[in-house]
Amino acid sequence: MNPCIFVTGGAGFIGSNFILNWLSTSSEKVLNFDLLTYAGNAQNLVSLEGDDRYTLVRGDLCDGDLLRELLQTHRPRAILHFAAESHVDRSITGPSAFIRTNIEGTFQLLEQARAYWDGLNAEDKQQFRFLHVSTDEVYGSLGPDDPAFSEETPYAPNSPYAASKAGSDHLARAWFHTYGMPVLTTNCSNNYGPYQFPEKLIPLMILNALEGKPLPVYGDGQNVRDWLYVTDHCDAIRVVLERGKLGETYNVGGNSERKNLDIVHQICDLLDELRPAATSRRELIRYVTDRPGHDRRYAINASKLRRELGWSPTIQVEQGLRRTVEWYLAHMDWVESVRTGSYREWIEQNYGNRSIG
Ligand code: NAD
Ligand code: TDX
Repeated sequence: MNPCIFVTGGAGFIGSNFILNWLSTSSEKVLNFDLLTYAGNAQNLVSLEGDDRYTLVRGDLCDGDLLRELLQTHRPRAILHFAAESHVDRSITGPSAFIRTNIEGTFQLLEQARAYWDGLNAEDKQQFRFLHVSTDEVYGSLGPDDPAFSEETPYAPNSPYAASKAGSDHLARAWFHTYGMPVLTTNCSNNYGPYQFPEKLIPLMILNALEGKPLPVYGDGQNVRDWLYVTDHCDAIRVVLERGKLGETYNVGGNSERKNLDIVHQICDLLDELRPAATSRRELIRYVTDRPGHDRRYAINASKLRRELGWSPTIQVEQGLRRTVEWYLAHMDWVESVRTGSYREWIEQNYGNRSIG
């Protein structure tokens, strides 16, 4: 094996943050395998151009031949599987891409990883890791007084997205139990921070509020999410990769439950402070038809990760939100390229065909 990690979905929100974070402290090489869908933005990693530790390959998880070739060529010591279709609203209007990428794609990746792992010598076999990145949505919805999700909470996914991620978690689990593959799984709560695509609550609200557009709050705005700043998630993944117990799952959460409406109010107030306007941004809030099957509350009990591996979140949500709003304000060029879709042209020019290097 080589000192190299194979990251899927590294041009997405969490994957980009993970790779930037990883290469800021490690000399190990990173192979980023990403289809560059609408959610994948290779420009997030433009600062790594010319860095021989970093390679981006445009490819589809469902392409087993390409995965096999890359694993044999690069011989990574670990696979970190971030790639997925990730947006709940899109899974409601078009579930098939979710079934294809999240279930079939994870299956292909597990199969190619198994063939690669089978061919390693005994020492390398022991060192190899497959880390599957997943979500708290697989556990379903909590009532106001229910205890937070633990690793023992039964699966009860409610959206096509959550069901497809639950399917992928079950596949990862089965590849450990049946084939003995060294699999680890993390189930994380809602992330936020730099490079998040503006279809998700926090960046959508920041950008709409800045442009004076309506702020669409689903239902009564009282749904609760447990928010985690993305770099805290990246640190948790590192810790699980290095010290996690094989076959185990680890819940990752921010211990920061907030109602959606409170998050939107905070964003409005931060923008009013940082970019004063004639009227308060709160006036832009509009209550809109609820998301079908909208989960009421998510909360994560991350005590296993704290107790066994010593990880806990470091950034409080108020601090993280300020940082996030400031990041978007300071990166209006990124926002512009995402809003206008010009980043797609750049991707087609640079990665139109499968490109290595
Ligand atoms: P994202 O949508 O921002 O990025 C997904 C990436 O996967 C994109 O770069 C996309 O191009 C790539 N991709 C999609 N289909 C592919 C395919 N068939 N083959 C190869 N690449 C493909 O997602 P994200 O928010 O960064 O989430 C990353 C992972 O973390 C996902 O598995 C998601 O389920 C999980 N997760 C996300 C959150 C969150 O709040 N965003 C929370 C918990 C877990
Ligand atoms: O315009 C909106 N208005 C609104 O009220 C949007 C986009 C969302 N919402 C609500 C729905 C949710 O209660 O805000 C909450 C957060 O919504 P999203 O940002 O779409 O996230 P969520 O559905 O909670 O899922 C996210 O967290 C878990 C990620 O998209 C998943 O990939 C992750 O697994």
